[in-house]
Amino acid sequence: MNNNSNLKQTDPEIYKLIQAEVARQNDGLEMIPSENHTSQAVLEALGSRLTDKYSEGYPGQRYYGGCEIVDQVENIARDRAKKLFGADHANVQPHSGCPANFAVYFALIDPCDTVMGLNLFHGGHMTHGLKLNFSGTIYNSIQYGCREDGFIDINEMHKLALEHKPKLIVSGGSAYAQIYEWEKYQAIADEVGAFHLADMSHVAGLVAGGVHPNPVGIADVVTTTTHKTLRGPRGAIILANGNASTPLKKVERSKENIPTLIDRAIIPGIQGGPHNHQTAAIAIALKEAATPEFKTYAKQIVVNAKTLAEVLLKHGFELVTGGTETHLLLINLNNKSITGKQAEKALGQAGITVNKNTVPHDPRKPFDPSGIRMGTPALTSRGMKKNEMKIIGELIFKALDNIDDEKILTDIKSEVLELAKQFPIK
Ligand code: DSN
Repeated sequence: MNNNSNLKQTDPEIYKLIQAEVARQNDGLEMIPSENHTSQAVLEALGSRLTDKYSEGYPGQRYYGGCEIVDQVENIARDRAKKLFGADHANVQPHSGCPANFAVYFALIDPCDTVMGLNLFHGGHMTHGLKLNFSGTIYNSIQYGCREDGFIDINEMHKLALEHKPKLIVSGGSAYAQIYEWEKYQAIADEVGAFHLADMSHVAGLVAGGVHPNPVGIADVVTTTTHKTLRGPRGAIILANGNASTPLKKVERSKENIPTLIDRAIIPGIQGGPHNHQTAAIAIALKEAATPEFKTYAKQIVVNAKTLAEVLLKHGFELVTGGTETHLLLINLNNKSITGKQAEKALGQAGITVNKNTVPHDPRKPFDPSGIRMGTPALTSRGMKKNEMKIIGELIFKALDNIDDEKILTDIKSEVLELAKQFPIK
């Protein structure tokens, strides 16, 4: 649809940078597990005139005129989200994951109330109670962690919940390679009278594809970003059961009222105008995620991650939890005598993008932790399968075995380029 000719003329500086980023992505291997490559249809919606429109409110109840078209767009996105994940209610307006989670806190609890989430440094997320984040400053945050074997310590979490009586328990995380057992969190939340927020951002595409349990229908409320395994644009969705009252009334905090509380928390609570171009792109991604091809894609993500895990285990890498059941691998590099920062840099020089990451009980600091995190969603979107994972696993091993050898890293980069060129981003 768009060859960016206007952009090239108006702002060659930005044009060149966009072209350079497209080349960087095409010529290398994007293995940050929270990243993906969207379809051209999604990109076209993101670059559309819908971005011009103000539409504070919800379909049929807007504070602006001229919303008859964007109302339809938002209704389609809401309906597709509900159908895909089996929810009664969907709010597709959160600008991204952090505001989505903030909206849930804002809706369901008060400042100073106690919240419990997985420690960021054990694989959680900053909005799950990190002391420096809103979730750990406005609220009293108690953090649970992982056992020595890397699995989430549900028993510790249960004990902490009984002791601290949180008002909100958050499940989910950003660097956990195993299945989230949503019903266990819900049972503990019910026992202590807390709300349960399941943040399925990392695994939403796997849930849509039927290869990870769905928290919808189990957890009181579910959030997800739309740009990770779900392969949509940057954005987020909040899902719940029940229906919102229309017009949105002030209601008491109860499970039945969660849809109304969520909608009020987004607007007028924490956000202004919806990003209509983003909503349209989310709708498209949800349509794509409902296809049989997407199911095949989601399965392949996991097969690819497991294949990569096998190769790395064979070369003596220590995988936190011993392997993966999802799209990501968390690798503890302590036994290799290199740090996460060194590994991220060496792999970067070799054209393989990953991110340094803490591992549970990390003796090192977050800016130079013991681990790296990598995943397969973006590679799988390019059509790569088991054979490519075997090649990539060997390249990763070689690069990490030679982190100070510029020549070897440059040679690996050439091999990466050759492989990448066979799988262009479509
Ligand atoms: N920053 C995301 C990730 O990389 O997992 C989480 O929001």
